[in-house]
Amino acid sequence: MTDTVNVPHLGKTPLLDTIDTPEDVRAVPRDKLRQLADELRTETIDAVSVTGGHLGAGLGVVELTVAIHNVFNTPDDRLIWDVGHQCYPHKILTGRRDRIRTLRQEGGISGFTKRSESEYDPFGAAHSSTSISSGLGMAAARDIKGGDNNVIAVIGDGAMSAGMAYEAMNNAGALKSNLIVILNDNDMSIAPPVGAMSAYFSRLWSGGAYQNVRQVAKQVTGAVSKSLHDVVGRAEEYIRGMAAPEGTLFEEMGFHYVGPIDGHNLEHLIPVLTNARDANMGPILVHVITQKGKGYAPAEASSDKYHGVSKFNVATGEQQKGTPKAPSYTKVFAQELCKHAEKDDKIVAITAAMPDGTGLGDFAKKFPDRFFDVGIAEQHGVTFAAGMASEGLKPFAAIYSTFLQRAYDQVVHDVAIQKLPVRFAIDRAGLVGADGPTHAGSFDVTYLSTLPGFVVMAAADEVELQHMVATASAIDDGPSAFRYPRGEGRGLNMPEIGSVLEIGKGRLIRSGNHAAILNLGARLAECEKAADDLSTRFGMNITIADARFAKPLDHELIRQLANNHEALILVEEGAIGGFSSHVLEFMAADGMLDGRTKVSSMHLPDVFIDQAAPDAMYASAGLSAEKIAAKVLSMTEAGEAAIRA
Ligand SMILES: Cc1ncc(C[n+]2csc(CCOP(=O)(O)OP(=O)(O)O)c2C)c(N)n1
Repeated sequence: MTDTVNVPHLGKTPLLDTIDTPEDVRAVPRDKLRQLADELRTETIDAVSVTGGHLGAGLGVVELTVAIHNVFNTPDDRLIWDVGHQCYPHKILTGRRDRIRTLRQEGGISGFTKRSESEYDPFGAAHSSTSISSGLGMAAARDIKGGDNNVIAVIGDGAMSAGMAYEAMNNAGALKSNLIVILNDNDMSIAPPVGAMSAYFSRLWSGGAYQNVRQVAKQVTGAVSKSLHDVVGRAEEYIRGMAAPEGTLFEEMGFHYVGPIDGHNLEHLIPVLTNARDANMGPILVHVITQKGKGYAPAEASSDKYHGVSKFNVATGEQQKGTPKAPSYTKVFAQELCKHAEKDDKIVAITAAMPDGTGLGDFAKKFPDRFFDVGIAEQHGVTFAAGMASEGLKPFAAIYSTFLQRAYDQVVHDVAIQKLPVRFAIDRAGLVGADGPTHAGSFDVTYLSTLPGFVVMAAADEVELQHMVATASAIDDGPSAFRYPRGEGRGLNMPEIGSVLEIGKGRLIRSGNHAAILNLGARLAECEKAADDLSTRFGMNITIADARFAKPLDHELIRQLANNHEALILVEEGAIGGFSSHVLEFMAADGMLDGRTKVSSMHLPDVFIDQAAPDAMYASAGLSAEKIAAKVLSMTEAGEAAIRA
């Protein structure tokens, strides 16, 4: 076997063409595994070039994927990929090659691991740092059931910045169940990794000096050869002797540490994984060094190693990116925050490993001392922000709606109960498209509006977002949050800087007499489209109001809309239990649900919605202009007459 990565010409995958399942990978002769890895890399690149998606992480684990399926008896041996964004090569080898070009598309396979998709995905993921916990749970279940299968968790160095990984290792060290954790160390997260642990991993392999395979094999079993083994006597002693001199952190936590080894070299990977498989000595951590984007020059050369890409030209690496018609919400938020930060040196910004995703890269450049990337550590990030707020700073914690879920107790216990003015900038609110249900920002209005004292805002467009940044900056007696969707704004003229809004006051967008729509958030454009359509087709006039605030509610506005219209329709791009539920509670308490006004709410349905283009997801959620118009028609006499005519 040679360990030189060689990407063959597209379409030439003769060996891969013979592989349907990992059973076939185990039948490939050792000296052909390199070829299989090369072909798998080619197929991964080609597939992602037509679908877009996560590329760099998958390319970095091609050899690891081949080696794991070669050595372990998957699916009986449980293989868990942390985050799951690197699992495309795994999907190709596990019976899903025929659907690999449907990745992340409507009706296609997921861009992450998913239990319902394959028996080779024993645990679903997409949020990071869950693999060691779930793997340990499986190992404990195996022990109770008297099984003897292996459990392997593959976790990146970025994902190792989350507390959950350490909580799991702490527990694993005590349980002493057989568990193999493979630390896939590519010295990258989405952005360059941050924190002391990242520096520690680098020190462990200090500049690329890999252990040779003989040393590493001995680290696991001490059984590299009988004669060597005999010299030392007992394997346990041998391991201690061969481990990193001062003992690694992992060893202190009860793991046997093995490595570091070259994760692109199958000659190293296969014997080491074989030894780990056969060791039967409690938790083992295999430290593997890989390169994100390995084997594809444009990925290797790019600063983000092609973490996430749109469709691209394989020959040039050029990605197909449409020309934006309006600035993205992310950019509007980030620029607005910079403007306020220039005037107010108390403003600080926090991200949990998403400096570019949240747009805070520019803030980091302009105000390096006031910018904090805490790593993939949302829980810590929130309490860290609370600590800063308690000292009089103005922290903006910019976290995607879906990832803030992880820090809910910190939001409640550290922020809300103490009335600390942490400002939550909640990006990717609502349905997000190709990343699917794990990444949908469905729940934030629900889980925040239930907290006493929180101000919860939702931007209906980019100008509103500007105002909400200004408003949050001005709120200094308690927590606040403003949410905004993924993607581009509406292309509105934007003021130089946003203005502070009156807390708990909505705005009237247009007045009519047939029905009223009270909207929260970025479905406003669809509400307007629906009203335009009803006006053109049936001459109906619809009142539209934008609530701006899910908390506190604008009671006066709600009364006015309910009392002056035959029907009131509430629209929001969030889960049940959010804005509409609060409005309905208020209306009930205020005696407005007495039958005089018909009221209906349109929110996300009570299901997890599968990946598709965002518009298609909203249509399936019943939140398109068409569905809003249909609702108005069904609730009004004018509408019913129009339908009958
Ligand atoms: C809880 C959570 N926060 C943020 C993310 C976004 N995210 C996806 S992959 C990733 C980086 C993971 O880095 P690493 O584990 O080193 O894997 P690599 O991509 O380098 O292979 C991040 C931050 C996430 N998936 N989950």
